[in-house]
Amino acid sequence: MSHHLLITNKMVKVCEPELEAIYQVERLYNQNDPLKFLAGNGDKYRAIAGADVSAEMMALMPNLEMISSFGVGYDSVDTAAAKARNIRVTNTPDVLNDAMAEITVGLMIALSRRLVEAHNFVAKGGWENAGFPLQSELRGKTVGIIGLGRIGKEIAARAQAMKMRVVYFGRTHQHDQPYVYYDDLKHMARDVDWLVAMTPGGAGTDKLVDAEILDALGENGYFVNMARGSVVDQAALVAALENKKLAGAVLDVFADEPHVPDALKNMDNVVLSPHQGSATTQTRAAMGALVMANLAAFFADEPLLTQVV
Ligand code: 8YV
Repeated sequence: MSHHLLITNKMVKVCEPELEAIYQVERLYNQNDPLKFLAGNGDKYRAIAGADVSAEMMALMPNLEMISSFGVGYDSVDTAAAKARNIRVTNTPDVLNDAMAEITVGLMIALSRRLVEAHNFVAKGGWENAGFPLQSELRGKTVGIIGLGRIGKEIAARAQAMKMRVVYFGRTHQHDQPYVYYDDLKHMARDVDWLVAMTPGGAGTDKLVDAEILDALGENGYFVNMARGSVVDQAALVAALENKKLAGAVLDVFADEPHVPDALKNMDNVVLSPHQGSATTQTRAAMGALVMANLAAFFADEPLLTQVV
């Protein structure tokens, strides 16, 4: 008899057929009333695949031992509740570093060269009547990365390929890294042209980029959020953009996805992206494979591959 497995989140779709071949799968995201479903069936499951696991859900799953989370960030899993019950949590690090870094630099170029606007300019016939305004390039600019982790380092490498100067802010000075370190985010924001957020979400970084930091970045500065919507004070960001206190922004993540404030939708100095940092076929397949490998290790009583809790 195969094991029961609860899938909590649609992201896992990429490996659902493979999971179904091995486990007796139930999709919580198809339930009208997920908590009611768990109240009746929660005791069946020792393992979950997917994100978005609250303490309330865990409480309805007395036999839960493992959450194989899809994504490198696991802020949508209540890790305190998991820890308290010795429920192990795994994530999908590394396999998405390149996809994340590629799109980050791609979106930065899209903003600095106004690629979305340029496309519309050509498509709507504007070019027939006039030239497109001159734009700016990344070369020679300073980028400050908030969170020089595995993804941050890949962004740094690509920024250097663009001939940018790289500096970073984070909890620790990484002496083996060739970039200038700031232990004060406001100081870094003051000194950079581009501020890129690539730090985990959750309580520790909630509204880390607030009105004061945006003010320090200033009217010639660009803000890029590839991390989590929670990392920036979204209302302060909208206000800074509306009041021309910021040169522009690239936003892949938002406070209340998939809802995006209307104010951001019609600004030609803002590039919007639907939380798609890791969204390539290759990378999502690799993330799915890691979700599966962690589950396989768990059920085989072997060490988990990428345990975070
Ligand atoms: C996923 C991500 O879209 O890995 C992450 O942390 O943000 C993305 O790759 C997300 O985790 C889906 O749940």
